[in-house]
Amino acid sequence: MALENRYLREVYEQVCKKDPDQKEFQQAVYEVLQSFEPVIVKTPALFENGLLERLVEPERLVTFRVAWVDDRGKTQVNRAFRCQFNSAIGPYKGGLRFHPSVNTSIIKFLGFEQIFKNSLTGLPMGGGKGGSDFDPKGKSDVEVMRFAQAFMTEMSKYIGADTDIPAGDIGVGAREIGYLFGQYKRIRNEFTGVLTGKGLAFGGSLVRKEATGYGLLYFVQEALATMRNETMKDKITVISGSGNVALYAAEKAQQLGARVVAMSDSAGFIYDPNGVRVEVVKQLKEVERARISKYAELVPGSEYHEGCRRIWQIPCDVALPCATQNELDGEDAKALLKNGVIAVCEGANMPCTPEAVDAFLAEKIVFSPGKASNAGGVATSGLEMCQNSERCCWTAEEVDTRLQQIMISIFHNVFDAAKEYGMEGNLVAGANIAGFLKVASAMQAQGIF
Ligand code: NDP
Ligand code: 2IT
Repeated sequence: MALENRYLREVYEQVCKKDPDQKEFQQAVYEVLQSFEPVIVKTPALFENGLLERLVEPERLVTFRVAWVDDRGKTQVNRAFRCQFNSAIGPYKGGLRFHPSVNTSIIKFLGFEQIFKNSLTGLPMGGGKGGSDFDPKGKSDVEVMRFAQAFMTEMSKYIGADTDIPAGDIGVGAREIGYLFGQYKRIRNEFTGVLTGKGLAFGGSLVRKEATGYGLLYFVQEALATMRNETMKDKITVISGSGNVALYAAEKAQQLGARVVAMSDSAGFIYDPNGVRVEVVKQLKEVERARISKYAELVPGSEYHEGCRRIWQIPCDVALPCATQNELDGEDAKALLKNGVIAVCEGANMPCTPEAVDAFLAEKIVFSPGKASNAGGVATSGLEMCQNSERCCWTAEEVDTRLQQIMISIFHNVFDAAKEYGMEGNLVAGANIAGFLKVASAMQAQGIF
């Protein structure tokens, strides 16, 4: 779909002209601007004062060097980032990604998405993201610790419990957050709040680990009930990835009665027609840091296939891409649709390419963008911040109940916004519009900045 409105088109062209190499960032901006066509007609005042030009420019983007010494005594140098994208509705909040593919474009696209996602949670959190091209794969624990300490030594200058609160993302889990937190504490002599996803013994929240995956399924459940009068019971489900998001999405899907038949990592996928044994994948991925191929060696009746992409050829009712950006393209979408998929809900950030998204929307299946359906992670990070400020810990039931309420309310806000702007059932437009309205009015109320 082309951008019809001249202002929207000009803003997009400027973004491309300023940073021609930032393809992922351009993709994220284009998708969001597309949704604003009906908003700009209905409420032009919201777009005054160069609002969009400001919205697409990060308030701050820090790029820094991280030097550390590996186990052989060799000095390694990585590039790292913290992008403080938008603070209109609260302090910057968003994860850290450690993966060799990390660059300015990836960090900016993730930070941009985070603005709308955080707004949708209903909590006062602005958008941010950070990370490094450091690859934790194949590194010893001590190397990861040295890297994390060196990373935090620099990043500690820019963050704080009330200004910018990082968390995990790809390659950053409990182990990395622990090392990062320890270093922040030593440097700043401050003891809680600055990171979320912390260990339960030092200020972490129950259910944060499970929150993105569980939240995704709470969202899917509500979407299926409202839009299809359906449940997850007996639904054949394919989930890409086998990291934090994918594991707990699989666990909750099974609790809701679905049959998860496939999961993947970056090398390949497993197919288990009897239903994936999530506890085995957890042991392989969370404890042993092994490849998913090992699952097929351990579980009779399952198969391993090289190449993660072909996972979308497996016939299923529900597909949940939970690995990484642009992992499901137009061809994959065609295969899913041909096999009768009824819902594709994003657990990862921007896993579906624009061609795939267009195909799903054209067929009017239930399709939800990551910024709505994976918001349970950052929402529960918000709940962790609440508990840290109160100096208390809520029970798992309390956190889980709040997470469910938040995901149900995100679904309805998104669904209602799409309807109000004449695009009923288009959750992409609904998420962008509902997330945007609050941020835009906050930016207008606070004057030009
Ligand atoms: P993890 O590092 O725990 O797991 C990532 C998974 O995705 C692994 O199975 C990994 O395989 C696979 N993967 C990573 N990169 C690629 C790639 N280039 N091609 C194919 N597969 C790949 O990360 P998370 O589960 O935390 O994050 C997954 C997605 O969810 C990301 O898009 C992230 O931004 C998003 N997200 C995460 C949240 C969180 O709270 N953690 C919250 C909301 C969204 P391998 O092990 O082989 O690399
Ligand atoms: O993409 C995301 O929302 C996350 N990686 C989680 C961010 C957070 O601050 O919990």
